Amino acid sequence: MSPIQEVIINKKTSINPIWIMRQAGRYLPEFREIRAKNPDFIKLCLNHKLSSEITLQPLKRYNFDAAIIFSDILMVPYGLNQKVEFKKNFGPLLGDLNLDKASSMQENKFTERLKPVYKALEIVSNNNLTSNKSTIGFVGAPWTLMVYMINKQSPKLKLKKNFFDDELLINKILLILEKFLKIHIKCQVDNGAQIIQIFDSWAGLLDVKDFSKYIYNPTLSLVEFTKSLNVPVICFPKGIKNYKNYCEIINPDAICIDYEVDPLQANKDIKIPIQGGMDPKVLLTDKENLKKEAKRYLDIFKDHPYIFNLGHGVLPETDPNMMDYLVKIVKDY
Ligand code: 1CP
Repeated sequence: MSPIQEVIINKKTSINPIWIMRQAGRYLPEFREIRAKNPDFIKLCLNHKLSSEITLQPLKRYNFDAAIIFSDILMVPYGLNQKVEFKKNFGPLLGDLNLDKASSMQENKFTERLKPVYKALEIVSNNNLTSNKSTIGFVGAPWTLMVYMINKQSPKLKLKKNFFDDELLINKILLILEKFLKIHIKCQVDNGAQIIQIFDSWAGLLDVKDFSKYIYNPTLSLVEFTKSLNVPVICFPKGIKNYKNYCEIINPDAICIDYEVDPLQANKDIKIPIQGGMDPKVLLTDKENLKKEAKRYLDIFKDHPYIFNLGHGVLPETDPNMMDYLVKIVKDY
């Protein structure tokens, strides 16, 4: 069993494996080099040679315990025939959603469109760099994907007033997403993903009264499906106020906490294995502060099954040497 599986499945507390959200990304010069030559981000995700190479880049530099496949949560709307582009200094920009097209999408057409993602997973999981490590696949949670599909760009701080107006549309999208996210999870598992992380990056935008419909019910369905494949599932409901409730209702195999969660409180409230938490901005400070902060998390969770990670993705302006130092701190702890 790999160290991350030991923590998640066997609830081991004597080791602290580490991987980092967005570990393959813009803070690495070798990623920026490939990216500069590949201005179309979706095409890059669909190039299995390059996406597998990018996935392995951070493992060549650092002693991380997992590879997370280089792809994007928005590959699912792309698979459903919605246009997706990534604009420089703007972020994702989606085309209008054609509901008829999406709901009539055939399963084999969808998996054909995303085939390079699965091919890349196969390459990564068979590479020597991932032996005794975990290969992580992922999906966006239905709620977060629906936000992008309707809003067609990042919602940033809040949703438009009329977001919930078309209830029929919302209900249909949720059903389509539930179906195709399961297909996407299954294909990732069949091609080498040993763990699935569900990113609900915009969970924090929702009123608690709407949690059951948009977060709990659809997420629970994905979590139970993933468990039925005998694959552990990590959930990351970024920005919610009550992680304790979430864990009790969803019961994932592990929970990833964001940087606004008080780790002392989480350690008391949460009974399942915990991942993450440290603010990515700490990596922009100095070594002394980095050591202090990383140790704070390691100390708090010393008797809790804990996977070191950040409380959101690593920032593009991070110095790669600081990441090196962080890995050393965690490994020497
Ligand atoms: O070079 C670039 O301009 C692209 C930057 C980039 C990268 C490196 C994007 C665009 N996506 C990715 C890869 C990515 N995205 C991974 C790869 C694996 C890894 O972690 O190393 C993963 C897991 C994601 C997941 C993802 N994409 C999320 C969930 C996590 C989170 O950050 O909250 C979200 C919300 C997205 C959408 C997205 N894709 C890219 C950007 C800049 C965004 C966010 C934009 C926004 O604010 O809405």
